[in-house]
Amino acid sequence: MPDIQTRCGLVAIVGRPNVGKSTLLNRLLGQKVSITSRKPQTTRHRILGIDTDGDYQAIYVDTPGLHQDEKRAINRYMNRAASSSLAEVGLVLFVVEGDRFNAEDEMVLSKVKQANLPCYLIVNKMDKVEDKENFMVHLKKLGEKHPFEHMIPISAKQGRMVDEIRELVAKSLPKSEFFFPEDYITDRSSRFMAAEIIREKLMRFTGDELPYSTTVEIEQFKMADNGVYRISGLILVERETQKRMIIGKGGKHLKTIGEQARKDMENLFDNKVFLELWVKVKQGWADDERALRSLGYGD
Ligand code: GDP
Ligand code: K
Ligand code: MG
Repeated sequence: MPDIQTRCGLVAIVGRPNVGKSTLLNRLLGQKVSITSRKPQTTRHRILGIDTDGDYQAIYVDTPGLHQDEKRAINRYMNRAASSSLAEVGLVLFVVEGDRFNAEDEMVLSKVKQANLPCYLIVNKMDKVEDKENFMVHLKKLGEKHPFEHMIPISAKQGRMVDEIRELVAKSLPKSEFFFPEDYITDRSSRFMAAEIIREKLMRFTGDELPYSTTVEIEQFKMADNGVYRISGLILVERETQKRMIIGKGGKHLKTIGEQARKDMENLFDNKVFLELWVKVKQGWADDERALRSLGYGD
């Protein structure tokens, strides 16, 4: 057998909701593949981000944060997606926030320990940490909780120390053929990415009531004769009031969402996009396992 010259492996990004896992993934890749917002349930699906450079391919697994409330079917789905990702990986990036470490972080750390894998502690949002001396004491304590291979303070938002993570990860990968073609940045389809981009804008541009009860279906995704992508997105909500909130006065709010989503799509697909959005009320989907499966939350 010829000697394998390339290195390749899976790297899980774990942590409680909102510590900046998806922001970090996008930074590592230099491209937005995972949606982010200040709201905790932004990432709902497991998503792969693929960093291929020279002789290595690092495949990052971005996960929904682990949720403590398992009453709703959507939360159970997200927890399954987050836990199962630890089964196949060779390295874990455990992300925490600045000088905070709470009960939810403890819960995630206990899962990391169970997995018994090499783990880097990534301390994100350093741009918000003011008392550096206190922080060093805090960091030392964290190091005593678990033998992390590395402890790396970063700011994913500002892109600080992210290249250092990339380099350490690259060095740690095992010899292997690439799992994906070199030009892939994610395992997800363009349809999926389009739906996610719309959902991100909904999260960012609407009030706090919305995220838990909204989903997006792509009804049409095709290239027109003039080369433009024609995309139709259907936004599903649970209540008439939510529908009105999304559409806004004279359709103004929906228009903003559409414009922002179209810009991101044009960046990601590197193509002109014509985007149409519709809003429909569909009651109780977030509580109904069958409805979830029909919307692609099945695995
Ligand atoms: P996730 O739930 O762990 O995937 O977190 P997100 O990536 O969606 O980020 C949650 C929020 O934290 C968003 O509003 C991000 O803009 C913000 N955020 C992420 N990284 C940083 C950082 O380094 N500094 C600051 N100040 N905010 C950040
Ligand atoms: K978030
Ligand atoms: Mg996320």
